[in-house]
Amino acid sequence: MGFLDKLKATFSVNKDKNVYIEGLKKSRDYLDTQFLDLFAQSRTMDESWFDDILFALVSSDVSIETAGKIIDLFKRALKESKIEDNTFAKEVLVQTLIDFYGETPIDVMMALDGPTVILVVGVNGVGKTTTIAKLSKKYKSEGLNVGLVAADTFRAGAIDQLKLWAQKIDVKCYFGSYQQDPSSVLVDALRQSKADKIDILLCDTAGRLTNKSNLMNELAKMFRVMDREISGAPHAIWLVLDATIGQNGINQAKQFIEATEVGGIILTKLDGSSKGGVVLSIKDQLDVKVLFVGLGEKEDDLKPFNPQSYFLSLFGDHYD
Ligand SMILES: Nc1nc2c(ncn2[C@@H]2O[C@H](COP(=O)(O)OP(=O)(O)OP(=O)(O)O)[C@@H](O)[C@H]2O)c(=O)[nH]1
Ligand SMILES: [Mg+2]
Repeated sequence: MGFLDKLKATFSVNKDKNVYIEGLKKSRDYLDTQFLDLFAQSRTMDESWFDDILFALVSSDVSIETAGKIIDLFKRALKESKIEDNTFAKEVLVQTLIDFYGETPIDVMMALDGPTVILVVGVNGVGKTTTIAKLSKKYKSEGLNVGLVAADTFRAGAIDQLKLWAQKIDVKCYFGSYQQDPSSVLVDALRQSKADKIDILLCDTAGRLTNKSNLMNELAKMFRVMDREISGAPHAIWLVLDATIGQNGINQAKQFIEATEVGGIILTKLDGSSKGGVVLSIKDQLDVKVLFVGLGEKEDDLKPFNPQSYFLSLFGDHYD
């Protein structure tokens, strides 16, 4: 059994399989049209064939630079595997993409003592609050005592939105009042969560524009006060990116990474995007990995990012 066959066999029993396949449908259909006859026997594996594959990758939001690196690796892998029939070459390409992405790190190292605090940041409307709700469900189902903090005091309605989710999922929610200094909300929440023996505290923040220095300064202030309350907090800063905005998301991410210590990316709305190749650019151009992917609007549609499941779903025949 080849390596990819083993991956397929593992994927076929993966509990997240259907959400991956369903959530990546748009991207898969798009890639199918791009790769239309590239893996058909009528095509010779010459330079123009490699160019066509490169452009198919680029059109699905892999940057040209990243696509160039992938094509070099793909050529090498084809040579090593001595494959000359391009109907098998697709398998080699999928394997190349999986290898190129590499392993996904664990999401967060839990603090030894007291709550592990995670700050979720990103621009307006990317899916921060919804993602926090989904994460809270996941961690709760793992037996952790989860708390949410409504540190978005900027947008009217943001506090109620998080409170509603907390009620629905049945986790604790710490909140202040509209337009209160978010740092003071955080201080109170961190203090209270220690007393409540919370294991993991997920902090929602206001959507911010990276070019607005007051909002970025506000983040810096949050870090200072959090560390004072719980040493080491926030233990992780996760950046939410909307997959439907493609390469712009990379530029946004670069600005956040310059301003804060982003430890992981959550890529949302992949179900609404046909450009699933963007994860490859994220991997190559930012030194931060995707930890979770949003594959739909429902609470169970956030999944740990798994490169094998991801690329098998993107290029997928069905793996039943
Ligand atoms: N289809 C789809 N929709 C999503 C996903 N994640 C979030 N959304 C939707 O995106 C919209 C915005 O989500 P929010 O969670 O409110 O976004 P936010 O970043 O908190 O927005 P602000 O607080 O205004 O900055 C909502 O309609 C969500 O249902 C996803 O993975 N797939
Ligand atoms: Mg929000």
